[in-house]
Amino acid sequence: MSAVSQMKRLGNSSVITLRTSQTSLVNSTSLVQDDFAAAPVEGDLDGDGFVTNADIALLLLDFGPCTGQPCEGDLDGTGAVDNGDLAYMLLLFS
Ligand SMILES: [Ca+2]
Repeated sequence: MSAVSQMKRLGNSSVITLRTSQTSLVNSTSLVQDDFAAAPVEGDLDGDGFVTNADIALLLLDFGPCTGQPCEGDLDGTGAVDNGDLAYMLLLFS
């Protein structure tokens, strides 16, 4: 008798397959990695996967109008990093 667990694609991130066999003394676990890049976390400006104090600090450093360069702190797309973006980030805080 065997059991097979599979977690298929979550968003565009990963496929994990776990197989366990009771007919064998050897259990096998396989991790299938096609494109293991995690889906971006909204509000995560430093890319660590969480919205934390560091992200708020980065947002505050970009406070003001967006000027040509990528304006990652403009979470609400208004063309400026402002109180609306700060409030939105606080809602996303983990
Ligand atoms: Ca972060």
